Amino acid sequence: MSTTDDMQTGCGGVLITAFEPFGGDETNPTELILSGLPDTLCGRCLHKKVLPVEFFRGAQIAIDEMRRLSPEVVILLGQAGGRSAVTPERVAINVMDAYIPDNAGFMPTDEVILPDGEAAYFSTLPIKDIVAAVRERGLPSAVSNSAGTYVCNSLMYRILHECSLMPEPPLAGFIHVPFSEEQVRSNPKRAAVPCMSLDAMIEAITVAIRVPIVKF
Ligand code: PCA
Repeated sequence: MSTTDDMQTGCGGVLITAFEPFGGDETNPTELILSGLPDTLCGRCLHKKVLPVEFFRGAQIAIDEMRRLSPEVVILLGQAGGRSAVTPERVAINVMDAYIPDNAGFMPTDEVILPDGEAAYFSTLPIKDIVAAVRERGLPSAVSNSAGTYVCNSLMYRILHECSLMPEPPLAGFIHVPFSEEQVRSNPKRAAVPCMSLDAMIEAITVAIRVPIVKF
């Protein structure tokens, strides 16, 4: 194991994930948000990982990272085009029901994620405190009561299932963000669709990450 690996293994901190582009878009704002975040925040390392938009491989990579790093906090980011605010998710459900194929071509209908898993797992992030902190900055935020039934919900569900098996799990959950301004401007069909600037989303996510760290 190299020195860098030593430093990055089991050192706690925050694991923060984003997704690659999907559904015909050339960018995913979450990937760009990750690049705009610092490497440390409130004295904690931010371990950043971009995941493929694939039901199985995406969650497996995130679970492997969580096992390797033993973070104190896990924040999973995804894009929810059409939303007008930064939305911490309350709950993930044991369902895969895709409206488009994932990036590996898999398109499940009404399937369970884990046959032996609970019907649902709740976020263990302080979602209301995150919303309050982001709003205090003058940025739009609201709790979401559905992470959908596509890849983001599956990732949140599988991470929280994994946490449910751990003696000392990290605080973990998912935050969806709107389209970026650029995604809306570059597509005339999205003329009336809400969006946020990348800078505003980076600021909102920075604020959101601080909330569970300060609570720890
Ligand atoms: N959003 C999708 C998958 C990847 C992403 O960024 C979702 O909400 O499921």
